[in-house]
Amino acid sequence: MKTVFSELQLNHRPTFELSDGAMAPAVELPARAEFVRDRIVETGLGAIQPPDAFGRGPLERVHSRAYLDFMDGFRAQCEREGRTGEVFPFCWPTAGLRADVTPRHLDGQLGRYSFDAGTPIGPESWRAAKVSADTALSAARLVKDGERAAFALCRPPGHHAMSDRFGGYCFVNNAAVAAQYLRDQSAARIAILDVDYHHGNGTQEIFYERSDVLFLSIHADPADEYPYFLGYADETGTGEGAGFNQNWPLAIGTDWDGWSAALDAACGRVMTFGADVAVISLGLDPYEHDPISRFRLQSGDFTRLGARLEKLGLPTLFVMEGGYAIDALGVNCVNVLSGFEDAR
Ligand code: SP5
Ligand code: ZN
Repeated sequence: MKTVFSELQLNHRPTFELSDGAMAPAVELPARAEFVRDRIVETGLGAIQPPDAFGRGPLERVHSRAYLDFMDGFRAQCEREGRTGEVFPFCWPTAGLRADVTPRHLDGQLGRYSFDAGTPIGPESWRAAKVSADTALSAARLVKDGERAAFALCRPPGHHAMSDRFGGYCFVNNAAVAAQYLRDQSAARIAILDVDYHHGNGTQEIFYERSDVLFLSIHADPADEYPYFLGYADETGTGEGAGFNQNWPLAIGTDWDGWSAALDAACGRVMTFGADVAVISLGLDPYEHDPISRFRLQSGDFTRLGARLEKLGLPTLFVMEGGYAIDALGVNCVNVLSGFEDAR
């Protein structure tokens, strides 16, 4: 299986994040991608190639122009307002405040275009996020052109990014951008299966009213876990999209037995839907030793996950999302990919 990756993605280098009421060391670090890349080389999974530049067009299919304009201008605005280093939003237009205004001040704009205070953003972040999206698009193109599967080593991740808000360490929704690209290029029906520990709220929001993109997510119950305000079982889509969204919120502490039951159910839905392509939002944070997560998948379980996904028999795009047990990340990620390859 081919991998797409660029070292430009490493230039987003957060130092702190807001966690448990304090500034703590950031966990979404460049080393995450380096460990995965090194493990791909070590195991001989396949070639690693740099992404092509797709420009703004494919991003505009998923994100609002106003959001992209804000992010494109973020660095210059920071310089104008004398803001150096990382910035964090802290004030949002929630119920009772006006959602129909876009303030001029950076902090007001940050609140308008984000949904949490947990996502450090620095001067290099947006450039790295755009290259991460190019990585997803380039891997999608490999699948479109006939590869059975491809791996987009995306970082920063994407599945929390909404049509016009960043959050959850995510700026561009890489999986959504890639799915929409495949939809525009060739495929009539796309199934996105999100196995990250956290609900893929951004991907759900982007496709919630659509019947051509099925969104399925297995994650920690949002009553107990981030992102708290989306990812419940009663969210099944609306309008045209009614019946084309399904969530499996699982209890803290879920192990492979419970988790794989949801996986089997989700795979069943992919098949009855009649997907032409599967896009896997591949979070490795269901791992038992993940520092911010509380599921109990073991390294060997990720191999089983890959083998199960191969049984779908579909062209498959893997898009990396979260996973913060840095030492084990390469092994767990490549276990999924080689589990898929070895099942062929
Ligand atoms: C892509 C992805 O996996 N994003 C995850 C974003 C999670 N943000 C909330 C992190 C809160 C961390 N607090 C952990 C406390 C452990 N004591
Ligand atoms: Zn996650």
